[in-house]
This record gives sequence, C-alpha cells and structure tokens, in this order.
Amino acid sequence: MNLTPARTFLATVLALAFQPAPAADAPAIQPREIKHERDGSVMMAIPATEFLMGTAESHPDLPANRLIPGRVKPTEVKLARAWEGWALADERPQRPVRLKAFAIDRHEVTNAQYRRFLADVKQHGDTAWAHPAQPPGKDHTPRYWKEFNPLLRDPEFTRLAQFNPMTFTGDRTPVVGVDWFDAYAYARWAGKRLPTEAEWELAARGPDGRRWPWGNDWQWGLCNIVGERSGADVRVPGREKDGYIYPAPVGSFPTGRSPYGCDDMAGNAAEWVADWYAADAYQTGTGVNPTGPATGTMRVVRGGSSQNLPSNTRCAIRAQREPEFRTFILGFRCAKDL
Ligand SMILES: [Ca+2]
Repeated sequence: MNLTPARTFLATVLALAFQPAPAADAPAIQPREIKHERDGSVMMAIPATEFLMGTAESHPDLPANRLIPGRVKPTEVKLARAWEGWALADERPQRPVRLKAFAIDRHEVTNAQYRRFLADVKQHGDTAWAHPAQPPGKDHTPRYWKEFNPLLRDPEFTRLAQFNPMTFTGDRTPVVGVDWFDAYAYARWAGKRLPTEAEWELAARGPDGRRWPWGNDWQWGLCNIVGERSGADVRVPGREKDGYIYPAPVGSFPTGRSPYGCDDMAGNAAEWVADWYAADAYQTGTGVNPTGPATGTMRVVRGGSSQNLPSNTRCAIRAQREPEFRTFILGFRCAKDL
C-alpha cells in the first residue's frame, strides 16, 4: 500500500473531519498556582474533573498498530503518524474518566531541583524515599551528569555542532537520564508522588479531549520536538525549527501551555508516570481515579520528547520503558493530592 499525495491528502481531510470538536460552551479554565516549598516548585491545581481519556479517532488508511513490514515504508508511516494524529490501539477506546482534585508540577523537574535531592541522599541515604523494589546499591546520579562518553561515541551525536554538555546539567533544563526509581524517590523526597497516567493526560489536554496542549491543530514552535536532527525525515514544506536539539530550559514555550497552565507537556523531556504499562489498560481499567495495572514489566512514559515527531507528542500517546531505563530524552514531573 502506498500513501500517494492524493491519498495522503484524502486521509488528512478525513482525519480533520473526524477530530473531536472543542467544547465551545465550556467555561474558560483559570490556572491556579500552588507554591511547593520543599523543592521550590510551582504546581498547578486541577479540580475534580471528568474528561475524555484516550483517542477515538484512528488513521483512516492504516490499521492501527498493525504495521506489516514490507507493506508500508517506514518513512510513510512516519509521515502519516506525524501529520494525521494517528491513534494507536493502546489509546483506545476513548472513555470518560473521573479524577479527584490534584496538583501537578508546572514544569518538568530541573537539574537544579534534582541536585538538592541528590545532596540529601548523599547525606542521609535514600531509605526514606526509595521504592521497595528499587535495585540494591542504587545510585541516583543522572546518567549524563557523569558519563557523556556513550553519547559522544555515537557519530549521530558527535556530528552535531550544537552539542553542549550543559544541556544535560544546566540548572533550568529538565533532569534527564533518570530511571523510574530515581523519579519515584525524588517525588517522595519532595513530599509528592508521580502522577498517574490519567492525571498526566488530563493536565496535558484539559477536559475537552484536545490532541496537543494548545489545541487540535499542530503548529511548529509551540514545543520542543524533533526538527533539526531528523528534519529530513519529515520533508514537509513550511516546517520551522524550535531552536533546540536536546532539552530546552523548562517553560521555553509558554504559548504551548496546557489549559491548566502546565509547560512542556508535549515534547522536551518525555516523562515517567506512576502506572505500569498494559496495552489493554483502557479496556479493562476503572473510569474513576485509575491507577493502572497492579503489576507489569514496563512503566508508562508520556508526552514525547525533543526527539519525537508531532504525532508522538500528542497528549494521548502512550509509551513504555523498563523501570531501570535511562536516556537523554527521559525525565519526569511530580503530582500531589489536594
Ligand atoms: Ca515533557
């Protein structure tokens, strides 16, 4: 099957025709900030809300989650997923979910914040904050604070003239190279917890089911995603750069804020959340304060990163990683009960 320009155009028209309409009569949300002294963060208060979690739409031309090698060229899949809001099977069915009130960090946790946590761990140990399943002897130091070599050995990275180690250690950039256990322990240290997958999604898209934090239409320049590095794969006229190859300082794209006032919910650092991953979680889970499967092998990652295409930074898209996985695209933010 080929996605000819005519079919791509038709698919785009169909996708636009079936995308959910914003609730025109919904009252405007007034973001409310809460200062959290322990880690010097600003959190956004989110009242008890019912919202549409997941995605109803799917690509009209390609069967979701059924990429048959040899039938669809990877570049065509990338294009389709990038521009037509193609939903994956694990985002469906879309369903109403009711959540109690909570607060969530406006920003991804920064290196400066994480340094305070790490200093406390070095002084007191981490037993007060560690997850029971944390591997013994765990070092919470982010991977790229002490080890740039794996990155620099990769020719894909060394060719980048803009590479700057400060990207991974700067005070205002999100901490990355942390695994799920690091994120869990930090959250406990800060007197918080990791957001559930449902809380994260509501904070990102608001109650009206929008695709991206700012609305249903993709726009360049509202978040930090791929562009400079893999721009040749996108090949779409009019593409603009966001200015960052790797994580940007948190809050660098205020026009891309979510309805509740959260920054960088699309792109920048991808974010660990609390839940175990299961592809069928939306088919089997509760619609009231869901916390995900009781067990699993992978933890959910949300929001896409500086290395993703537009569709993979949609509010509804779900990714998964082993809890011990550490990479330069992956950080987190925290939540707490209200
Ligand atoms: Ca993010």
